[in-house]
Amino acid sequence: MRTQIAIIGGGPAGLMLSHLLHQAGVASIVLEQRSRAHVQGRIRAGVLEQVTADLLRGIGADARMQREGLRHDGFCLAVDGENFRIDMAELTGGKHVTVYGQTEVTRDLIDAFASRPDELVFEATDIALHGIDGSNPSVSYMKDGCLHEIHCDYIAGCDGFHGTSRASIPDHVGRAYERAYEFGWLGILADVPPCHEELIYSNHARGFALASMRSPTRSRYYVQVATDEKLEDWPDPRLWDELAIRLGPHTAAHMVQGPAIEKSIASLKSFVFEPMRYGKLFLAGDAAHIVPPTGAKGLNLAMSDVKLLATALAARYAERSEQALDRYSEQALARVWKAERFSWWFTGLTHRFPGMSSFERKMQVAELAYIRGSSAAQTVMAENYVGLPLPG
Ligand code: FAS
Ligand code: PHB
Repeated sequence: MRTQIAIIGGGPAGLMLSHLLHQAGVASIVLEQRSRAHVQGRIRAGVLEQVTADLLRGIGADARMQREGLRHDGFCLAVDGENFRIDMAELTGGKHVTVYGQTEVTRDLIDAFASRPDELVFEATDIALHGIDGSNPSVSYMKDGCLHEIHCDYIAGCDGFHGTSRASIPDHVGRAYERAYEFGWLGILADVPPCHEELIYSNHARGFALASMRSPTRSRYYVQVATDEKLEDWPDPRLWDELAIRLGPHTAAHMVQGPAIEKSIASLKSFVFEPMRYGKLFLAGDAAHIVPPTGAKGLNLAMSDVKLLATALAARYAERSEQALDRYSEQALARVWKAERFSWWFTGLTHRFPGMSSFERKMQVAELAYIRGSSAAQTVMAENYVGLPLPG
């Protein structure tokens, strides 16, 4: 079998890349190791930057987002239960974010393959990359007990942090930068109305908490927990009690409790692999970088990567030039590092670090007080949260 671009991984990055390439007349095949049901069932991000919303609209997969997505012009910060608002729209000349679950985005992107079903292969296992440093790359995989091989011009590694693409790059090539955090996020999804019309990021002496949502009837909450804590340590009543404490009495008075329909603990990490290209292999999304979810950048960075990569690949075929491809890694990393910095900074501002001194806590509280009183500081925060412009 032959195509122009073999895409490894059917998460948001791989799916969107294939649609953007299709729009530019470039052929691709997406190989996903898990089943459709598994991929569509994952609960992950929930905040879309304008860049991501525009991409969905650009490929005609935005109908449900337009109907069900929630436009947010601001969000709240809280210190020990005291809220203040960051008016993003006011501070950025009208920019906003859209609250629409990654689960829904993924479903819309998969549904958009209805007209070309053969170009998205689920349950493709034992994927191996061949000839990525040569001129005839290919990808082999098992499907329904048979070995298949796809010959291609380029390979896009969109298979997430634990995927096979980055692992296919020789150890002596490239460099990884990492900051692991000594805590995780315990998330709960419940069919109850949100406690507030916008997100609340709370810095509390007992640890971070986030009040988010998926719709006017479905809420998503997170509390910071130590990495060694287990789900069984957090029965629903304890979690709701802790949320009420960390979000403060005013917010807790508006919090409706209900049974968890999903509950999970995610570890926090900052990670970047450079360069995002090795020969005929291009990395995008979580395959190349991870951010702590505090800044809501993970999904959005994956989208901006594939926007850049699709543009460069389309130019390769239209102009028979690899110039844009040669700049892809540098351009993508320029935006990635800024989002890494914002996510790391926002995590540092709002979380309780083991061994943290009372002085360090006072520094957090003082910085939040400064942000509360400074439109300059709020503007910096708002422009990073709504999403920095794409290079080029
Ligand atoms: P993905 O990981 O989404 O997709 C990669 C795909 O490749 C998967 O479908 C996987 O099955 C497949 N794959 C893996 N190995 C393969 C192989 N060898 N062969 C074929 N396919 C393979 N971001 C936020 O902003 N807010 C959040 O609350 C949030 N929560 C998160 C919770 C978790 C548990 C995780 C892991 C991430 C979370 N993120 C969050 C970040 C998340 O949104 C990611 O940034 C986003 O999913 C990145 O998309 P992809 O790069 O497409 O990677
Ligand atoms: C979410 O709704 O899942 C969410 C929102 C904002 C974040 C992280 C997660 O920063």
